[in-house]
Formats: sequence, structure tokens, C-alpha cells
Amino acid sequence: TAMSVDEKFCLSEVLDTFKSCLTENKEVIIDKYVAGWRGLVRFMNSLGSIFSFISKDAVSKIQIMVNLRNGENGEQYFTIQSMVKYELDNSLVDITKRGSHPESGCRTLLRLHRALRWLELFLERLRTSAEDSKTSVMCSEAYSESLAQFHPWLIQKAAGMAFCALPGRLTFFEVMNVGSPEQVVAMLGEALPLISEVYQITEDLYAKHDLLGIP
Ligand code: 1PX
Repeated sequence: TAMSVDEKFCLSEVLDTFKSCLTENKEVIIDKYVAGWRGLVRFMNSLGSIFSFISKDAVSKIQIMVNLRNGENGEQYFTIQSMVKYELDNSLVDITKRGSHPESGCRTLLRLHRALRWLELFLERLRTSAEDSKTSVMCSEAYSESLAQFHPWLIQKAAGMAFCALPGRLTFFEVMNVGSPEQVVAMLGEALPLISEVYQITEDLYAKHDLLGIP
């Protein structure tokens, strides 16, 4: 869905996009997945320019996926499942070392997929947090348990510094624009199972094809 620039941001709409990712056969629709990320990046940008090195990378990955969708084989990229099949059948993925396909759909989506695990962990912490919990701590714990292992030291340090700039829990909830803290918690409780499901389906698919380590 197109959100106009001046329209107020609402995080539940973004999380709904992830809900709409799944087809009846539990395939993940790339357009919707990417739209979900675009909304999250918009939210992150509204938190301040210290996050722009993160959003730049996310945007470039989103753009790679959009270009693949708009390319001449775009229909092969309708779902993550069709993408994996198409790219593997046509040897379009560098599986063990970097080579001639540095921007494959499988590789690019894996980066977003790993970040989705961070999101899941962070949102779960937010959902169950006490009033005096610190968003920066929740965010960095979620990061250490997920994405950090894939990032070099320098990125980890930069990410850690950015987390310290996160607003407090209540302000953070307000920026989400969902309603009272109780409504935020309820919304997260509804959204999280769907995000987990999208994550798990992708994880299983990548594991089945031995794609979890694409360099
Ligand atoms: C209510 C919560 C909503 C929060 C929304 C936040 C959206 C965050 C979007 C983050 C997307 C990050 C994608 C990172 C992909 C990645 O791992 N890229 C690295 C590897 O790429 P390469 O092509 O080299 O293999 C790349 O090196 C990354 C560089 C940028 C630093 C990434 C730090 C990620 C921290 C994630 C946490 C975001 C914290 C936002 C706080 C709201």
C-alpha cells in the first residue's frame, strides 16, 4: 500500500504487511516482504540520522530485490520459494565463495532474513518489557543474539553506538503511533506470531537448500 509522505506513520500497518506476505501454500511473497522492510526503514529514519548508515544498507538491499522483480525474469521472483528454485536451477548464486553473482536474490534476501530475526527478538523484548526497561538494552541484546555474529567488529561498534541514541520506551511506543502502551503490547502480540512464521518458513527453505551461509 502506498503511504503518502505526510501521512502519519503507523507501525501496525507495517507489521500487517508481513502478515500479508504468506500465500495459502505458505510461500512468501517478495513484494510484500520488501514492502514490510521499506516501512520499517521509514520508521527507523524517523528516529534520527544516526541510523542512516543502517537504512542505507537496508535500502540498497531492498533496491536489489525490486530490480530483480522488475527485471526480465521478474516473475521468477514472485515468492522466495520460486526465487530459490530459479536461481539454483540457473546457477545464479555464489554458494560457498564470492564470485560472479555478488547480488543474487538469495544472498540479498538472506541479509534481510537475518535482520528479521533481530526484529523478532527486539519486538518480543518490547512486548514483554517493564516500564523502566531501556530500548537501547533490548535492542542490543536482540542484536547480540542474532545479527551481530554476521557483522565485523567495526559494524558491531557502530550499531552499538546507534542503539544508544534510541529514545526511551514510552517515546518509542509513541513514535510507533499505535495507541496506548497497552495497545502497543496487544498489537505486538498479534503481529509477532506472523513475523515468526515468515522467518521460520524462510529459515527452513534456506536450510533445506544449504543456503544459510551464502557469503
Ligand atoms: C518497532 C521496531 C521497528 C524497528 C525497525 C527498524 C528497522 C531496521 C532495519 C534494519 C535493516 C538492517 C539490514 C542489515 C542487513 C545487513 O546485515 N547488512 C550487512 C551485511 O551486508 P553485506 O552485503 O555486506 O553482506 C551490512 O554490512 C550492514 C551494514 C549496516 C549495519 C547494520 C546494523 C544492523 C542493526 C539492526 C538494528 C537496527 C536498529 C534500529 C533501531 C530501531
